[in-house]
Amino acid sequence: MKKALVTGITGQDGSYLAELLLKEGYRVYGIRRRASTSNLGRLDEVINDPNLEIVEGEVADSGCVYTLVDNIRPDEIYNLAAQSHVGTSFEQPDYTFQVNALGPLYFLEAIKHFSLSSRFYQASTSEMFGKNFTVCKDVKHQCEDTPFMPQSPYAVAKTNAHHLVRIYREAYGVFGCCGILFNHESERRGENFVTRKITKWVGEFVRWKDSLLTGSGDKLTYDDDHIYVARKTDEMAAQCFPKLRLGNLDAYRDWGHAADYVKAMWMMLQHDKPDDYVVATGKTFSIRDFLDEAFSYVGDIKHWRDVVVIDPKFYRPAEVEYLRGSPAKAKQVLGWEPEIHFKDLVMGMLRNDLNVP
Ligand code: NDP
Ligand code: GDR
Repeated sequence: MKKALVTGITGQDGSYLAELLLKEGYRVYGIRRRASTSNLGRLDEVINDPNLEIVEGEVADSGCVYTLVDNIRPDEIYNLAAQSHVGTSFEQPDYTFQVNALGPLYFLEAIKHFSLSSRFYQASTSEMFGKNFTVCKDVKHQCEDTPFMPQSPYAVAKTNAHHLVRIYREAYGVFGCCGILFNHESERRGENFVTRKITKWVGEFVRWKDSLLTGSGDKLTYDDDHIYVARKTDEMAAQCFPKLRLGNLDAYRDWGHAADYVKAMWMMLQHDKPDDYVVATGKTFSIRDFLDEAFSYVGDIKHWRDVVVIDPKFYRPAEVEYLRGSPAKAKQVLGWEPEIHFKDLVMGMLRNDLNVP
């Protein structure tokens, strides 16, 4: 039975990857950091699987990483643990570097010293491209050859790790692969990323509205920050719902589904040669497009502009304006292709947040 060590198992990708690996017959060692309350919610589907072992660990602690690798000697290591919020990395750059840059370095050192046969996957990111894109047949996109121009402490830390994997591959023969994954979402996406923030708001708003509107002449009214049901009785009029507060709506992202993207991670480590791959859908949409799609399922609101407040608090000091990945190499070499596209992605997230089975 193959052994896989997965850091970040409690996160969005970790949970999908754990499901995939268990289905493929692995024994999975899932590393979770110490927490005072349980953070295993995303692992509901697999938590009782006898081949899943949850082990406490901290990737920014070198001794802890060395011990894990030395004791488990995994066939495959998937390093998904990260301070993964780009906005937060401007507030906590030092911590972001410790987890996102030093964490991968400790794994590479551990592999080099104790377990050279372990294959290593590093969660690189489209954020490394930052401002840069390449023009190919009149299409602006990013591929494996597009130079990196990171725009945040998060992206710089990830770029460090990306280069370290290449160096350990060339210098010490480590079987290390970096997946340059573009944004991928799901109903398990953290609630402070823009897609989930929107679908979660829609779900809560619809439940609030449905509990108040009777359909007999009720309509919604708005002030700067809140939504009201306009009714004659003061009691009902006093009930309000906060508007959705967002930052930059003009950024473009290439959004795929996490369940598709973890397959690409696994395929990279099954290939006979270690390499780096862009994983993306090849399509791009703005935050406005996402709002258009999400609000097309909401009755009673004429346009999302009526309920969205632009709040400078959610702007970043430096922004990545345009991401559109070319997954050509992943398709050609690994045979990977995304199966879930934009409309179905938004619909799936909405159904989850609306509690529609
Ligand atoms: P999440 O934020 O959902 O998950 C991050 C995971 O890392 C959580 O399990 C978290 O634990 C864990 N973690 C954070 N800090 C530490 C630490 N110091 N020690 C141990 N574990 C830690 O991220 P995603 O699942 O979305 O992303 C997975 C990886 O892929 C990340 O590295 C991210 O940067 C990268 N990535 C993600 C993309 C996306 O669009 N989702 C795109 C490209 C790259 P806890 O539950 O305790 O917080
Ligand atoms: P991103 O994802 O920064 O691309 O990083 P996020 O969803 O946080 O932002 C996407 C874009 O939306 C804009 N935006 C807002 N973002 C958030 N979080 N909250 C808001 O209210 C808001 N309003 C507008 C942002 O400015 C940005 O342009 C994700 C993470 O998963 C990283 O870990 C990963 O590496 C990259 O995707 C690829």
